[in-house]
Amino acid sequence: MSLFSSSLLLCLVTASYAETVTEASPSTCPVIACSSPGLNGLPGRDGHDGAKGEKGEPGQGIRGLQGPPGKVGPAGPPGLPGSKGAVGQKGDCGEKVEYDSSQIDSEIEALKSEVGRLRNWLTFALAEHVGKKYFISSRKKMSFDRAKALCSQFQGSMATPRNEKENKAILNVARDDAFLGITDMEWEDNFVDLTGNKVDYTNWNGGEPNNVGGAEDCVVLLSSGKWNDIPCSDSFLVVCEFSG
Ligand code: MFB
Ligand code: CA
Repeated sequence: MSLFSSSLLLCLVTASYAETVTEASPSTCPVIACSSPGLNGLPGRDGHDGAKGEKGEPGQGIRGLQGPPGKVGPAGPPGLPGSKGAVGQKGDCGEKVEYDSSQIDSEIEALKSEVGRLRNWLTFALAEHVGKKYFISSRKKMSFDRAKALCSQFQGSMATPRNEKENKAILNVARDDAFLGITDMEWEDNFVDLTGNKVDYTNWNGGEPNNVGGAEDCVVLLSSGKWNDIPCSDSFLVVCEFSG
């Protein structure tokens, strides 16, 4: 409804009210008449800020001059490693130093003789040797697999005689039934050493190998010095061989 219509309406209502009052009480006769609207009142108090308007279109004025550089920012994270540089020039030859090695040479000789002495004591007390092979027993009895692991643990291998002299040396160390490093577990009746090479020298007892029960794939050196094929799960003395 427009402002004029509202004002007219207000006048009509007021006029009808006045008629009512005039008719009812002739003594009181407020004169209410419509006339031209009054003067504008004083300006009202400022209203609340309105909602933020839509962003205006960019101004058409001349773009401002560039401001001064900002403050130096915080240091950035370290950069990635640079690419590998070119190979440098060959350096000069080092100066030739006359080195007196006499002291270290004598120390090496002393160590060699100490090792030799220790070896002699061990051989005297515990071992038999043939050429550069040393045979030593741990004096313990165990299965074939554990005996193989024990010799390996001490950088040796199970005693494997390649001739009568070595067979006798192993017997002298063992002085009891002892495992040899020989089996036919890969191929029945094809006896090989622990590296899989066929053995040329054998010293079987009479009637051996007989693979009793089809379960005799390992070899024991009897106190007679003869060999018998027996089950690998049996326990016999361990004799290891070490290269001198
Ligand atoms: C057999 C031998 C077999 C067993 C058995 C007790 O010799 O061949 O390996 O040791 O004795 C008779
Ligand atoms: Ca047998």
